[in-house]
Amino acid sequence: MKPRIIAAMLAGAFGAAALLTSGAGAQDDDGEDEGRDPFSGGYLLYAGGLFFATMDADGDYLITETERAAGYTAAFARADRNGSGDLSPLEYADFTERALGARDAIPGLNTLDRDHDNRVNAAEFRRGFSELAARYADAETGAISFSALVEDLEEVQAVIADARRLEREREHAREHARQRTYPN
Ligand SMILES: [Ca+2]
Ligand SMILES: [Ca+2]
Repeated sequence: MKPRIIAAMLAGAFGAAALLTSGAGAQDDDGEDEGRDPFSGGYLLYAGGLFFATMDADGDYLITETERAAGYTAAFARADRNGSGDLSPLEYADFTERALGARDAIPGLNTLDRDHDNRVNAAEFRRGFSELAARYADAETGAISFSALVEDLEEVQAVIADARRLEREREHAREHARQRTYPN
């Protein structure tokens, strides 16, 4: 999934990214950018990225299948506050806020709740997050690297800017065609 997203983004971003780079050429004699916050920019996190990162038990920045399996079990036990064996909507929202970063973070309860009882049991929890993890995991090792969980913020912003420019151009073309068809 992810390589396709990146390919699409790079294809879309290329023109805009080149413009951004050529516009940011203000460097002093030391070759350092002037007036630019060195800590600006950053990386966007894919769904579940924070949660998966917490499962890196041995600190090698790779989240293996074994680490993930242990992580799902521990996280579910923590989230199931009343020990009922499944997560109520409130328990799941509390979990997503703490582990995923927002109460309405992806995946939502409805995504995991296969049997539609409005609760998430341990099997549903494991299955849902395993499916999400498969999008980021290396095909050979099954491990998730941190780099698979993030996207360069400037690239994403460039893609958005490019998409908006294209939309404006299409709008202008439509307006132009309309005026030729129905001249005032
Ligand atoms: Ca690890
Ligand atoms: Ca359920």
